[in-house]
Amino acid sequence: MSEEQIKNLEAQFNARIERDEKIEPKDWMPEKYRKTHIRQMSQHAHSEIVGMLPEGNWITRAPSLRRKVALLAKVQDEAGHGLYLYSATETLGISREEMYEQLHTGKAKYSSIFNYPTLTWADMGAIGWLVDGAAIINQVPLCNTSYGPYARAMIRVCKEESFHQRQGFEIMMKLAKGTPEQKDLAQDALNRWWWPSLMMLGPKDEESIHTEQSMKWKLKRKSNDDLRQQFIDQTVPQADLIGLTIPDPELKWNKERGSYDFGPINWDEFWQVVKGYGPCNKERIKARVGAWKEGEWVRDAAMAYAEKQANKNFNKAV
Ligand code: BYC
Repeated sequence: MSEEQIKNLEAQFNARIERDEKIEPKDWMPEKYRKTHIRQMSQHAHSEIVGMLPEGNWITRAPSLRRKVALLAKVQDEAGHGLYLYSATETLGISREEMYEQLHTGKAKYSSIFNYPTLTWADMGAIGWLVDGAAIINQVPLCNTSYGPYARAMIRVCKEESFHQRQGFEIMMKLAKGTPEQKDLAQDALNRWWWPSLMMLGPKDEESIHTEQSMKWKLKRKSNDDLRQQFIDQTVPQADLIGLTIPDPELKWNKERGSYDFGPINWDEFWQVVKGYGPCNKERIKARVGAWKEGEWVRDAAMAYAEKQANKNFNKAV
């Protein structure tokens, strides 16, 4: 293809984005658009799958049958989100095996938040309330993103995340209104998950390398800092409502801005976790690689069964 032809295609592509048209898998797209989507969507899928581990840790220790059923369902939802997102990413021409390989070898990232340990039952409340809460704020705009398969997957994901956020908040509310020991558990979980949840929304704008281009493609509608501020403004009144204290002495309502001012985020900690040196990075990858290896016989059996069925149908047809 000549340079001029590519320029024409790019102009048509940009005009489609401008008109808020969806880009579909077989449509022409710039190589950078394809690669950026593979990066973000596969990282998102990995985050869902790795995100099952910290909560999976508590399924057998949930305090009642009702709590166990709800947690089990939430973790299953996360597996589902991972699967829609891997399938949507495959439409861009990368295989699932390649994506898994990138995760297992540390080439692909997943969300920093899942490298923190879940020490008590209250962490199930804090994850639902804060982590799913931050995820919704980040993901609702993705329902309108320009790449069709990603946008459509996100509609269902967001509906389920809203439910997760509410069930997490309900766990926190019950603990906060319980015995002094239960309230302490809830406060301790909030203390440990607050700052990592703010970091989860990505580096500060001046250090974000992808925001500018992703905004042009409408892959991002708001910057990391804007989403972070939205999350804080939404969550502080919820903590007040249940009588818990946000662990930030500098948190203060700013009348002029109509938003909360907040204290400094420890960005060194964030980058350490992103680079693989968080409290649980090694454990998480070990669990994923182990699950992949141990599941080999299941994949082989499923393939052998599918092949047998296909042969049977072929023999019937001839
Ligand atoms: N952790 O230029 P930037 C969930 C990386 S799962 C690790 O701002 P971008 C849930 C970033 O990848 C939630 N790495 O990047 C599941 C980039 O490095 P690369 C997951 C991070 O892409 C179970 C570099 O830093 N959500 O909801 O414009 C239970 C520079 O950053 C992080 C999604 O994946 C991080 N936190 O913006 C409960 C949503 N932040 O790739 C809940 C979709 C940044 O150049 N993703 N980095 O090597 C996004 O919206 C964007 O990718 C981000 C980052 C906002 C995360």
